[in-house]
Amino acid sequence: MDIYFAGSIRGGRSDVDLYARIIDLLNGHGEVLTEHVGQQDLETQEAALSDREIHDQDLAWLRRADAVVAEVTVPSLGVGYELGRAVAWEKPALCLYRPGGERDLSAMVRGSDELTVAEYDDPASLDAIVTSFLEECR
Ligand code: 6IA
Repeated sequence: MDIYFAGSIRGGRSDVDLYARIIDLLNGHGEVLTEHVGQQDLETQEAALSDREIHDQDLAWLRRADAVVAEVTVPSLGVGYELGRAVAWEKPALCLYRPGGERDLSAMVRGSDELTVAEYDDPASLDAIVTSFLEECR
C-alpha cells in the first residue's frame, strides 16, 4: 500500500518530531511516499528544488497513493490543498487533530463527509487509530 503523509512545512515545523513518529507507524503498513515531511533538516535539503518541482512531485505521489494520512493540528495551506486534491481524486484520507491548542480545526476539514477526522490527545493512541483506518482502506 502506498501512503501519502501530509504535515505542515511552511505552516510551521513545531510538530516535526510527531510527524516522524507517525511516519514510523505508517511504515509498518506500507510504503510512505513522503518521508521527508518528518525530516528535521528538510528546509536545507529541499532548497535545491523549485516550488514547481516540489508541487509537481508531490501531486504525482498523491495521485499514486492508496491512502492519505495528514496531521492537521498545525494549520498549513499546503496540507489543506493536498486534502482537497485527495478528495477530488477519491482517495481515502485520515486527518489527525489534537484539540485544545491555539487553533481550532478548519470547518472545511471537520465538516467534510469525505474526510475522516480523528481527534486525539495522546500520541500513544495513534497506532490504533491509524491501523483501524488503513485496514478499512485495504
Ligand atoms: O504549506 P506547507 O509548506 O505547510 O505545506 C506542507 C505540505 O506541502 C506537505 O504535506 C508536503 O507534502 C507539501 N510540501 C510543501 N513544501 C514541501 C517541500 N519542500 N518538499 C516536499 N513537500 C512539500 C519545502 C522546502 C522549503 C521549505 C525549502
